[in-house]
Amino acid sequence: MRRSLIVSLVTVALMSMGLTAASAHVEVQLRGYSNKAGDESQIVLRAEHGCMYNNAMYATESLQVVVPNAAGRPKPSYFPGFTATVVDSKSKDSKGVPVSYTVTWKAKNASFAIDGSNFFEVGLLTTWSSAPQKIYMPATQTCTVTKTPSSGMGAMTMNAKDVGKKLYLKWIVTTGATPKDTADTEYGPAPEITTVK
Ligand SMILES: [Cu+2]
Repeated sequence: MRRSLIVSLVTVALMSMGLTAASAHVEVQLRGYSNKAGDESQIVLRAEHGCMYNNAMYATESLQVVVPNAAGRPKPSYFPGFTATVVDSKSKDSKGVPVSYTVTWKAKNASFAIDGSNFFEVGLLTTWSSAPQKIYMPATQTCTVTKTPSSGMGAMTMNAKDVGKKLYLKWIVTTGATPKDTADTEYGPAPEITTVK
């Protein structure tokens, strides 16, 4: 009796999660900071959930964001239990400036991975280019299948050989043409922000 109640509660939770997953992914929030071209500013990136695999949700162990130089060389926020790195792109623009910077927040070990049923936020200090424009920041979340999913019925359906498998949430779409999800990868819109005059 009690067990069937728990199973139906989990089912309801998964259904409501499915509705959220279609619209909300990783988004940029300004929180009142400037989006005026040329300004120094800051943004918040909010990730709303972990990775789904076989009806279970798994914890996020890294978030990687590609920031174009129109946002300046970003400085990432500290996140407890994670390291944050910034790597310049090899390709440079006509002035010798890297065209983008890859920012990665990575859990120091699996125990710091962020429960997939939680949302989390990281920040970046930015310097907006003097030319107003729409700036995309393609983002990838990485998770790992474990014996202890964050939520869902994975523990009941999980195949032991899947433990350790990497899962990806690729918030990289900038054209409206979303690739079809695969067993280990979900695709969605890239975080974006528009700077103004
Ligand atoms: Cu989502």
